[in-house]
Amino acid sequence: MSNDDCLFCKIVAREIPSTVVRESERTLSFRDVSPLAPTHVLVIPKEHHRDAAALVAADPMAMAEVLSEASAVAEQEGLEAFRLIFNTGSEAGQSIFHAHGHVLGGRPLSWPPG
Ligand code: IU
Repeated sequence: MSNDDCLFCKIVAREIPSTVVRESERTLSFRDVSPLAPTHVLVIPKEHHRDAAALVAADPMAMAEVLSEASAVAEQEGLEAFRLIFNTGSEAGQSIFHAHGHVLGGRPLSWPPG
């Protein structure tokens, strides 16, 4: 199911271009347009869910595929260390309401995040 107003659904449908790094049956991984690290890839379910919590509640196997693809992206990018982040809700910094994991790596990452 897709949402006509959703930017990431349009990326999945190839109506909006993106730099795809991996694709699986139920996920797409593409480079973030405003990278915050040398590697900054977004891993999304092809089906529309508003955030990670909604995704795992509706389809835990799709979330498992997102997690496994995120690890595969890190390996493909040659990352020995990486961070996987799901901003969930606007107060946590979520701006696109289609579930997505950020795979960040290629530089030292400080903790805690802001
Ligand atoms: P957030 O967790 O919802 O804030 O992440 C959304 C990300 O989507 C953010 O890092 C943006 O740079 C990124 N993005 C993108 O890759 N392509 C776009 O066309 C738009 C946002 I708009």
